[in-house]
Amino acid sequence: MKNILNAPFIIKLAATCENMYRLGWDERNGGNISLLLGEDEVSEYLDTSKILRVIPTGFEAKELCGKYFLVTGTGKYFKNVKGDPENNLGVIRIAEDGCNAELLWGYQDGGTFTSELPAHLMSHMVRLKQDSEHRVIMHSHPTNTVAMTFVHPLTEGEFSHTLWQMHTECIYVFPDGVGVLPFMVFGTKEIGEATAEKMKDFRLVVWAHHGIYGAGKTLDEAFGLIETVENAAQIYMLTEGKERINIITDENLKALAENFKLPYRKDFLD
Ligand code: 2HA
Ligand code: ZN
Repeated sequence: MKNILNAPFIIKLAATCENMYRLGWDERNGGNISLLLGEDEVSEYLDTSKILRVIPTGFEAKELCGKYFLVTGTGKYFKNVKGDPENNLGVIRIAEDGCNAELLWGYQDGGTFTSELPAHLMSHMVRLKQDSEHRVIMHSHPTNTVAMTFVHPLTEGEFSHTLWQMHTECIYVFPDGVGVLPFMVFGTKEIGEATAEKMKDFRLVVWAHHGIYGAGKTLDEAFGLIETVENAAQIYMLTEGKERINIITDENLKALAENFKLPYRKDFLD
């Protein structure tokens, strides 16, 4: 059996957490990530018949029975993941009943997975229906994205349109736009359900006054989506309150969309 600390999925997820912390997006225990793993991938490093603990997930996820996830721990700091993966991360398998998680590795200090696991599992279920190659749900608190939710209308058409207008690459990277949720209590089943509902149409969901969720096939894809939104939000915040004498027009956006044959949300432009 190979050493799991050398597994590419651990190394890459730890590097991603470190990046997000260094960018200032994940203060204290802010943020959480779950990565869907294949059984063959896990079996190279772990005896999958050896269950360390059984932990209730607080949510029934029958569709995910037998699926393996690498998940960041509750109360853990992204800045510490790389130096101490075994305490800050866990590999879980959703049990036959769909309501429990079988811990196969990690959370060594007696900890458990992120309190946002229901939002993650519900979002995984939705995204897997849209895209069989989907693997990652990522949550973060990027500063400018959160700042923008205090000064910009929260309708997703307006929010997506403004982000597209802040940089010509935005409509290319997220032609589907971003979903937006108003203030809700984090860590609850309700916000999980609302996020997953938005994930039917969007790979990005902004939580007003809190942060963002991103979904993707890989850690880089989910990270890149969030990074592009945050970059646009920063440009918005840097230019907000100033007269924008040069702008990206709807005609410009349409020209971009046509040139790259983007499946963009036409109703967000007109
Ligand atoms: O994991 O970010 O939304 C801590 C949070 C909760
Ligand atoms: Zn959060």
